[in-house]
Amino acid sequence: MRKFKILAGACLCALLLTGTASAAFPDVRPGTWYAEAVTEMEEAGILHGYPDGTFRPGASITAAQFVAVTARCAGLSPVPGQTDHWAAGQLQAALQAGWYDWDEIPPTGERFDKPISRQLAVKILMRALLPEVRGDYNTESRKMQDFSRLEGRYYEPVLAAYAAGIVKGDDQGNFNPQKGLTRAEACILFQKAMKLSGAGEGGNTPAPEDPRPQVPQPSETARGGVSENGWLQVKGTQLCNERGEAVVLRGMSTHGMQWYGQYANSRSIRNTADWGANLFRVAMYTGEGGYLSSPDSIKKKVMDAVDAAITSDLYVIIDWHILSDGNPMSHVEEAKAFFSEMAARYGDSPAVLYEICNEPNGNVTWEGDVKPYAQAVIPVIRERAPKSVILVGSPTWSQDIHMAARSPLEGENLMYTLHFYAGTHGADLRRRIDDVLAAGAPVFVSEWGTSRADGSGGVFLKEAGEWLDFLDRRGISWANWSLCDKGETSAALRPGTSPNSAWSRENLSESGQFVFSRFAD
Ligand code: IDC
Repeated sequence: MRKFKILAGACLCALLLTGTASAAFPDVRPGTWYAEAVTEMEEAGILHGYPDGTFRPGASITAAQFVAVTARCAGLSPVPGQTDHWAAGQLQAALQAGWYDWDEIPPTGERFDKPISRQLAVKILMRALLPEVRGDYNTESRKMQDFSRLEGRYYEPVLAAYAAGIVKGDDQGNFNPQKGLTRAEACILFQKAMKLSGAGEGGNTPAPEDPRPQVPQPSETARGGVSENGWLQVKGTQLCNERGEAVVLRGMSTHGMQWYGQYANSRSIRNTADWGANLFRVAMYTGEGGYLSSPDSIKKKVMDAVDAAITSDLYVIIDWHILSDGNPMSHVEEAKAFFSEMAARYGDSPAVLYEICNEPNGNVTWEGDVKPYAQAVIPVIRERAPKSVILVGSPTWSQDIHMAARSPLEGENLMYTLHFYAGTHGADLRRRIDDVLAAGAPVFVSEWGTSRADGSGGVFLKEAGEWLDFLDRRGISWANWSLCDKGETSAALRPGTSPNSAWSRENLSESGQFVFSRFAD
């Protein structure tokens, strides 16, 4: 247990009632994202519950409560206050220490019991506990979608807090500067700031794990095609270019080559590149009348598409699109032969990525099926394509990336694919991505749609926007399903669109207009 410097005997109402039993609060459920932090802070004597024994994690924290707890964290002694409010002494000391200005929380008390804004809370915390920390304006302000709503007097501490990793935006990347914060959220802030400031003493045992994973996020990502970025490499969880700079690939996936191969011709690929994509995915169904039924003709279509993508300066994924054949092991020999041939042909091209199993599904497991499959196919690719990026799926239609992260493959330049459909999948799957990144496994969204998971319904553009913002912030690459004119909402082209001429906005479906607008930054 860490021990924090605390003021002995300070009697602070509500949040800080001393002498309360340190047993878990009945309203702090174990396993919630804040439970560990609350327990740690409570055990350290920083926080206590209300007299009725509750902690009230969802209640807004007031200015007085926030300042009083911060004072405890920082070891700031109270001085005589101007009112008989329970926290007047702490507030007066904090004001004199310069943690905030007179007008922000007037010492006359009228705002003491009002919810404190997030921007002011962060300022107080940073000044009290981490006064030396600075954040680079360009890098940090870009992390806040709503940076324009932040008042100028809070720039410095809020940018510093972002730089230190103390605050992260909400799911949309907003900081919400004027909003209040809950007692649970505040508790996480205190805990993080305490850890960073070293205000704690003792420390013989390691600090408990942060309940919110620290997710690697690049501050900047390169764009552009193959000629600009060269060979790709995976560093940590991030896809990088030849120079080691974070890079993001965004583009389209074809529909099945056996059905809509016409939109994988050179003109359609060039059109996609002209709209700003730097990635193209060639989805070669194995079943459903695809490669396993007509290997020679389908393979030729695939190679023509890959060649055309390379000509258009795009990165290109060769996708072994298992779907009805849910277990990749059922055709592992065919996969080895196919990828051996592809690697022999493209192994010296920096443009080509190999996706070895689109979506394992049905009665398959990572340990029993997908991992052994990957361990059989990857070496075959590596013989001829020693440094190309290889993308690996996981059970449940490439959603079980956490299984892969728990038992990762050995080797360089490997990434795990995550597939989502905006009308079906949401915050839970995004959270899984964060967990997996925090565990050190690289993620590539090689297929996603604006529709439901059946390729239809919607379109769900608001949800899709949330997803793409999330991916952008983490520097995650993506390919959208799909470049075809089929009468399903996920199709990017309006029915009847010619694969042989340029495409205007009118040729794009509602989904296509949205997706194409997100290729470039
Ligand atoms: C869908 C197509 C649809 C086709 C169906 C079966 O959109 O026209 O009839 O496959 O072949 C996936 C798969 C992808 C699916 C897509 C939408 O990788 O092949 O395409 N989807 O259902 N995973 C989740 C969704």
